Amino acid sequence: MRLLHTADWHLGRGFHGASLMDAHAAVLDHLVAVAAEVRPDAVVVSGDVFDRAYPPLDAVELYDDAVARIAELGVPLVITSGNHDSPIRLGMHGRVAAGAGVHVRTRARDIAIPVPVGDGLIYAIPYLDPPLAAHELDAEATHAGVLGAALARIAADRATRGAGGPVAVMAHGVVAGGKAVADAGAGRVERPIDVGGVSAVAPAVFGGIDYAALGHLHRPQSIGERLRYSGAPLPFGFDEAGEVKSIALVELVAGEAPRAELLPTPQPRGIARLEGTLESLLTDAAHAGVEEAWVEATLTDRLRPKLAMEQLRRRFPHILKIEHRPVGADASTAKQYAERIRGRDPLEIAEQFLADVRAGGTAADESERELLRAALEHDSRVEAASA
Ligand SMILES: [Mn+2]
Repeated sequence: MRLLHTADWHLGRGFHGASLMDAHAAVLDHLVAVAAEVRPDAVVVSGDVFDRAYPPLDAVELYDDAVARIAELGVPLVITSGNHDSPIRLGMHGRVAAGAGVHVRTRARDIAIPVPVGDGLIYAIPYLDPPLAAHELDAEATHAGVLGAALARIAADRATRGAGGPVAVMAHGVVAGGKAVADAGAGRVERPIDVGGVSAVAPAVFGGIDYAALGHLHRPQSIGERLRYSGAPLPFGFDEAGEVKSIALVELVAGEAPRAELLPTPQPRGIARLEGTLESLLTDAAHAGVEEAWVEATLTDRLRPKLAMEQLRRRFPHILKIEHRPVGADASTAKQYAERIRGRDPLEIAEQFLADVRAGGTAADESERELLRAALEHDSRVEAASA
């Protein structure tokens, strides 16, 4: 079984206010061209097709057109909804489309019904919203709880079948060991996703499966031999500068480690994070290669220069963002703060904050701690849903 694995298109999303519509069109053209050339047994899209439940009309047209072109090639598609998609909207006409080889899986109740592809099977798990899916799957209402229950159902279905070809599972979520994009980003510290009740799923729950085609984390990466995030085909923020975006061509043989080839996707323009005084950014020859890139400039002048954006735009017409971080004693407070809280437990940070600001410096009592815990758990659930 050969699969073209992609995910996290986020059609309709831009890059810091710059439209990505043409870039998304180029990525989908590329996907269709690759599908025509390599003729995989299926193209799998592991969630977050759209950036939001009500996508803009041009994003819907782009999707509709790409799906039709791939189906016309005679290459089956398996598409799941991610946490950004509306399962009902994306799943519309799903039963009809399946007849044309377009399998759109958006409901928890269908997870144990595999899609036969090539010589193997694909079980397609959409993003499972914990409170909703917990009821359907009779599971604990956490990310790990519902995904674990889904995989148990798949294992039960597999037990009713004889040994056969390779088995792939599509899933949209957080698997332990996966790295979020902002991990490496300067300045912004992303809260870990395993706060409170929102736990990452252990890779072991995919045991016995030949390949897990994952979506949700935007950085292309594998976890062990058999689990892979294809990553998003385009960057959506400056934290992704320097990353190579790709789709994965994966060859599966039952019982063997999958062989994956990463095929880079066409990129609209470079991404550059520049730092220095306004004068140096305007004149330093070292920046000549990124004049056409999307630029984030961090100005280190002691005083914020006037009309910096206007001046920088003359050299970098696609500059999107300016930060001011003056050199000097108090200048790096924000950075120091980021350093100080890096890797610390959010609950501990919140408790420390409470003690710092409260008269007398008294620590949180048990009931307050419980409130903080509940709030963090809620917040991380919201955050998990927006990644
Ligand atoms: Mn997602």
